Amino acid sequence: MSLTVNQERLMQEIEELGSISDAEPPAVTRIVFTPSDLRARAWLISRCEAAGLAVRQDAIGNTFARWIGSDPDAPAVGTGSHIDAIPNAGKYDGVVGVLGGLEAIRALQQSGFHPTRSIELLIFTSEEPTRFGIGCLGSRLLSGTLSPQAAGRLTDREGASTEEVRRKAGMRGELAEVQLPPGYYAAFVELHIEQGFILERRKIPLGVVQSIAAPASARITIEGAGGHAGGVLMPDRRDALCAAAELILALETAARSSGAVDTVATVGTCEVFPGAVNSIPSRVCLSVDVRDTDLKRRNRVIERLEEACRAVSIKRQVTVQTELLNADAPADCAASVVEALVGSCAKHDFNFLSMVSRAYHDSLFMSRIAPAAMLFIPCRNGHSHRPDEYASPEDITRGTLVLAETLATLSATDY
Ligand code: HGY
Ligand code: MN
Ligand code: MN
Repeated sequence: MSLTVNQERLMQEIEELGSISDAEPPAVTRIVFTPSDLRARAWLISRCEAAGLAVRQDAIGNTFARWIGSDPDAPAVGTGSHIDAIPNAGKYDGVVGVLGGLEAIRALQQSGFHPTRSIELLIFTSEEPTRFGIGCLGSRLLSGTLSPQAAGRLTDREGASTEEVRRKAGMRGELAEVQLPPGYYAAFVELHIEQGFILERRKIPLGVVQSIAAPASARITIEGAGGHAGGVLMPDRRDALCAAAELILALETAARSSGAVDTVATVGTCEVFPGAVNSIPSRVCLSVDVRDTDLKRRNRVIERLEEACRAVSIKRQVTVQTELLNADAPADCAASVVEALVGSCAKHDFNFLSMVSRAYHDSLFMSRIAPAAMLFIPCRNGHSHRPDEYASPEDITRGTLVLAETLATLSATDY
């Protein structure tokens, strides 16, 4: 079977999808269920239908584009990623796995290959936590990791619930119908940019992911006392932002002193109320992101943060409320899928690096219901979640070729 990836078409589609956005190019912003997201979904569905794939959407908007195999009832082989993008992001995060997956299917079709197991492209809803505060909303529901009740109650900044927003976006059906039955997929593989600089620095064109780090996120609300920035003397203050500053540094210290470089922690947002230059902050909301490849080490950072919250609350006479939004286990990738990826690299004599994914991905949750693994390609300077995020046409094409070979291997029922 000789496979040819249509690099020109693939790169043109990445550009076109990147233009469906709420940001000035080269930045991309595409928040779940916004008009841009819905336009992007419609555009993508039309591309899948043009490739002869059978398309369906579930109640949360996860989209499935299936190339029906000769054994249509056998568990399918899944591939895919997400197209939602955080504010001021780039055009490759998630998109490489979706359009690369579509191109891998078209290359297989072009080569005259016929799958035994159906091959299904997935576009997961809301991989990014931007709107509803939790990442991988679609794949959590698919895998049964998040209950439909909990998912339906999530709200966005305006207080609109997932339930309201999804229905307004035209999603039909009930969230309780989203979870897939056991054995729905025989395997799942996701192509993604590395979102780090290891591959580029080591000059290795592909990464075969062996494990995916364990993400946790929390919201911390600090309530102090407001007041006039001139009239309230320092000894009388209970400044919520000064308390927040101590907690941010405590989190950083906990991550830096965990004993391993794999521990990372970030306070990504800090909302200050009332937010006036001459008014003492009375309330601050922090969003916290903690990750590690080792679950115990990750949880220890969260414990130390909670200890700091208690100490700062007493010391500064402020109330500190912590709400853990998610604390997921890490995932080991499936040997059978890793082996198929390694075999595909070997077939083309491509060098690859076995590595860890420090970002989380929908594969983390797909691994709860099917043997799953990931394939990374380099991204320039390791940048991601920024407008200058970039992956070269050659790297994207190479990753797509290896993905196509791997899908072909996995779709044989004796695999
Ligand atoms: O944050 C992440 O790891 C992913 O890019 N959403
Ligand atoms: Mn991302
Ligand atoms: Mn991503």
